[in-house]
Amino acid sequence: MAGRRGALIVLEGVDRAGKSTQSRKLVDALCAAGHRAELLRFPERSTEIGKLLASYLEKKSEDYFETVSVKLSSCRRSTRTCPVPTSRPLIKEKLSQGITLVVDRYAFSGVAFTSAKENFSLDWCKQPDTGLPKPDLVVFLELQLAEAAARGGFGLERYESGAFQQRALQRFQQLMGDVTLPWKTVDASRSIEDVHGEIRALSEDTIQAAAQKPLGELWT
Ligand code: NYM
Ligand code: MG
Repeated sequence: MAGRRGALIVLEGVDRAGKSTQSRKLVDALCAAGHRAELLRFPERSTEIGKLLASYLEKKSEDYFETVSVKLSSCRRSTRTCPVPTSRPLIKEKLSQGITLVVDRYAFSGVAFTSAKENFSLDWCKQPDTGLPKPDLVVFLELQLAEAAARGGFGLERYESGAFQQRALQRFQQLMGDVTLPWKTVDASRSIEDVHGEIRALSEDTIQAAAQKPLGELWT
């Protein structure tokens, strides 16, 4: 139907919960089912800003944090949609063109991981992302931290310590207490296919519903 907007679908969760795998599978499945769907991820490490961030996350630079969180947020806000590669139109523009966006991390990761550091309050961390396009669905991939830690590659990057992940998880839980946001918790300990099936069903419903209502603003 002409004029239907796309849905903004966000996947969140602690590190190694399967967000990237599930985001890619979801886009493929939605496209195969005839939807127009595209993948975005924050941070996108291949861009210039993304490379700076990656060097911080990969512990190759130490002095970068003050700007990292602000830059990440401004990337989500930027008219150039940096750090997504190439100068794609805005999230809003894509949605208004009827394209559903599946986003691998969004403002919630920004707030959870920054506020898990000392001296950064949740409210302070929310401010730079306030007013961004509000997701129509936020899937939280729930996984025990011990299970996440046992998955491949865990422990190599900054933030990948049990204590830090625990604090980030607590922050995610605080954010999930906001009932004005469309959080759906999905058990990520199951097989990739089972998790995918549930996310896909939620997404199909969300795409139908989003077409009938205006896009909101986050945390306003
Ligand atoms: N991260 C992610 C932040 O610290 N701030 C943000 O705004 C975002 C989007 O970067 N540990 C953190 C969370 C993760 C890391 O990991 C990105 P990955 O595997 O590229 O999603
Ligand atoms: Mg990932």
